[in-house]
Amino acid sequence: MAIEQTFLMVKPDGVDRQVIGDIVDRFERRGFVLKGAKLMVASKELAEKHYAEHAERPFFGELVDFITSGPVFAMVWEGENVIKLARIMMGATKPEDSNPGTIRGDYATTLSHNVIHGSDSLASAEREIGLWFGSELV
Ligand code: FUP
Repeated sequence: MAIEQTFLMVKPDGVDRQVIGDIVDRFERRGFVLKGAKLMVASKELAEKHYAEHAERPFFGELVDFITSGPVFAMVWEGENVIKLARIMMGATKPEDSNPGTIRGDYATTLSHNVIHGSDSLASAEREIGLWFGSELV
């Protein structure tokens, strides 16, 4: 299994609830390495590009409004199989499917305000890292 990088983001609800530290701690304890991080308010343009795959969905406007409603904590994490393992640590998108012990299972009860985003494939990880960090990474 190759070393991969993934894009993870604590969403505005997670920043507001002061769980950045817990989330970073979970990934560090698992053995992943933080390669980049920044607290920022995303522009509407960035949010629309990030969620472009959902552009035709009825919830797109609300999704963009939510993700731009306050600061997010954008991160790049590195490690073996990190894309898939981070998704497992995040928990499922649907609240009734996200198990206790996962980030969403511990902190989220709704589909829309679900604390964390994580890339779901190698292609989306590469695209999202480029979008959010460009050439900023060390
Ligand atoms: P995920 O990859 O788990 O973040 O989930 P999706 O890419 O399917 O959805 C992106 C975001 O849209 C999720 F954080 C939840 C939100 N969403 C809604 O708000 N309403 C819906 O009906 C579906 C998804």
